Amino acid sequence: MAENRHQPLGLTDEQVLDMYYLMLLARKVDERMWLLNRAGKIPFVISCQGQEAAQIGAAFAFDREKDYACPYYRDMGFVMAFGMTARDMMLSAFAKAEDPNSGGRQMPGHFGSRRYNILTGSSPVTTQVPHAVGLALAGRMEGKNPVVFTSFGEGSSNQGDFHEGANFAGVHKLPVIFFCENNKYAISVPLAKQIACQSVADRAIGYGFPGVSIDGNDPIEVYKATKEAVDRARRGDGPTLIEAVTYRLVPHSSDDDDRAYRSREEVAEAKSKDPILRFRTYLQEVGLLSEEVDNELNDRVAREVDEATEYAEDAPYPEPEETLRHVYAEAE
Ligand SMILES: Cc1ncc(C[n+]2csc(CCOP(=O)(O)OP(=O)(O)O)c2C)c(N)n1
Ligand SMILES: [Mg+2]
Repeated sequence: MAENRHQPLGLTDEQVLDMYYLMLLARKVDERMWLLNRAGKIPFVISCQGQEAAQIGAAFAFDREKDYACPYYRDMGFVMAFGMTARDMMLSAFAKAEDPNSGGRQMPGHFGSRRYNILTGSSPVTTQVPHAVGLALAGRMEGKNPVVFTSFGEGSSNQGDFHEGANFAGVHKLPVIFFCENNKYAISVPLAKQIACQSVADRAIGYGFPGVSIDGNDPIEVYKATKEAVDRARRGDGPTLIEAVTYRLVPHSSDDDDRAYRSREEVAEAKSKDPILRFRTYLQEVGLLSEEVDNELNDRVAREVDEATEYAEDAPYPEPEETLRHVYAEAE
């Protein structure tokens, strides 16, 4: 028996199995999207593959009724842990009218849902960071005090938006969790050519709040660091920067060919340490995941992905006139 690392953190057996299920679901939806893209059925994919542990471990640390999220395009695992479904993801990928993010108007990966407290995002990277900070300030002014999650890539931590948002949140001790998913590349640019400091987490000291660098491939470690940060924010002690070190297992997007900038050996090495396989081993070693339960979960995920694909493929497109909506204020 391996050491049980989740119970001392207050995570139940049911919760860690749910984490595993969500990691599998996000991965399988993503894999299906690549097939659909290569078959010419959907125009674009931007993947969460390799980053599921970071995203889902972090999501479990929030109060999903009260808190808010300003995620970035790779966060399919995160938004699914916040309530979105496989069907929602596929409706967005097929750009159908029922897509809850934008009615098929935004690119895939531009998540947004009033129902799940997810703020809609823009394509210029890092714009979600000052939005998250503003949201936290507004929440304080309203006396509701939600904790706000915002995520971004390590490349995006070089944008002015990150520094401006972090500075403002530090000065005003706002309850923001800055969550950097360091997957070692910004499209073709490797980490060493992006930043000269040791780690992205080191940047927090300049803004007067803690920064931690953690293993982003272990959902329990991610949960622990994020929960500490959320508790700190709820106490009124201000923001935290978390750098979850991980790896993007597939090309940047369906329009990228990563053979141009990284070796197959490097990718194979990362795949051999796939966070999903690692978490499965943990769950087996603590006696929670028999082969039978694992098969059941995999079957359930496969059914959900099939159902979501069929539903979204058959769903109607928006009416052309819909394009003109949500641009100017409309009379009731
Ligand atoms: C302001 C801005 N500059 C450039 C781009 C084009 N672009 C999209 S994703 C990306 C790389 C971002 O890398 P990183 O922040 O590490 O996130 P990752 O995709 O690796 O998760 C770039 C340069 C953009 N969308 N917005
Ligand atoms: Mg990156």
